[in-house]
Amino acid sequence: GGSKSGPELHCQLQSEARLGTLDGSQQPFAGLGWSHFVPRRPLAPAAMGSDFKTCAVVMSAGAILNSSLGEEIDSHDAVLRFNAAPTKGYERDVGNKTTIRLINSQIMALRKHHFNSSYLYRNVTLVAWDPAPYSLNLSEWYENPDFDLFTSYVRWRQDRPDQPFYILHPAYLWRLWDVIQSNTQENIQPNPPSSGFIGTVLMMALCRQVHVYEYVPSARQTDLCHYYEEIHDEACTLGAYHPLLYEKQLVQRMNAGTCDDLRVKGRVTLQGFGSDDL
Ligand code: NCC
Repeated sequence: GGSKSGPELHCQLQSEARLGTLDGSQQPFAGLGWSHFVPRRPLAPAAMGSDFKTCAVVMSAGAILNSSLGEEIDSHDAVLRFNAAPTKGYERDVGNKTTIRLINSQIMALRKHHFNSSYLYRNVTLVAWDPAPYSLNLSEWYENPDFDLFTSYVRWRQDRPDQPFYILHPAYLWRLWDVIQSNTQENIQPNPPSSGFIGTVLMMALCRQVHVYEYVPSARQTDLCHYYEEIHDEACTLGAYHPLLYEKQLVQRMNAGTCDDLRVKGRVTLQGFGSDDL
């Protein structure tokens, strides 16, 4: 049904969408020795040397241009950005602090993203994802990922063992998908949630309070896909491959911020999962 309240939805996400990363304990990764290979510390604020009270999730939407939100965004304890979204040259609107960068497997597999040489992927915690089959056959996934992230991951871990770099467990992605479907009347497409939704829920697990920028569009809503390139396509905001519209409806339902913050800043406020005591 689609009739859960915001707080009920928050509870459902908290209990059903437990954060999971590949830890090398399951096959085929266990046999490949990945348990010694993934970061020793779990994906948690402690691994990044602090405690996150406030966090910002910065969508790559074109609508963030001319927002002047940069300073506000940088004032958070942690900032999550997506894929190849740059800060250089856009500081006034998006800030320049990056704590976590969430990347899909295209970033690691396609030459055009220069994963190995770009400044975007250094000095941050990296979190990557790729959609395994819903059946969660990990061997099948390892043999045939959507885009090959495993080769780059192994090389990166060898070259930069001190940089925290995690791969999300595909079961986590499909648990999020299940929550979206169970709160949506229509049958949604059997594709994983967008990076935007994954990053938002991920930060709810790591932070006491999360501000999400330009996910639910502000009054600046535009068909400019990204703030950093001249591509116009409404589907970037409204969705095509990902169940984007439904994800956004769920996040909007959980919004604890004001209408003005949404309209003017494109800002949604979410309580983190560990903040029940606040
Ligand atoms: O565009 P993308 O997403 O990198 O954007 C990150 C997240 O921001 C939210 N968004 C983006 C644009 C917009 N106008 N409105 C938004 O709300 C979305 O929640 C989005 O997830 C992805 O989800 O990983 C995606 O990645 C791109 C692309 O692979 C990467 O940018 C690398 O080039 C996908 N585009 C294509 O494959 C062509 C996109 O569909 C999803």
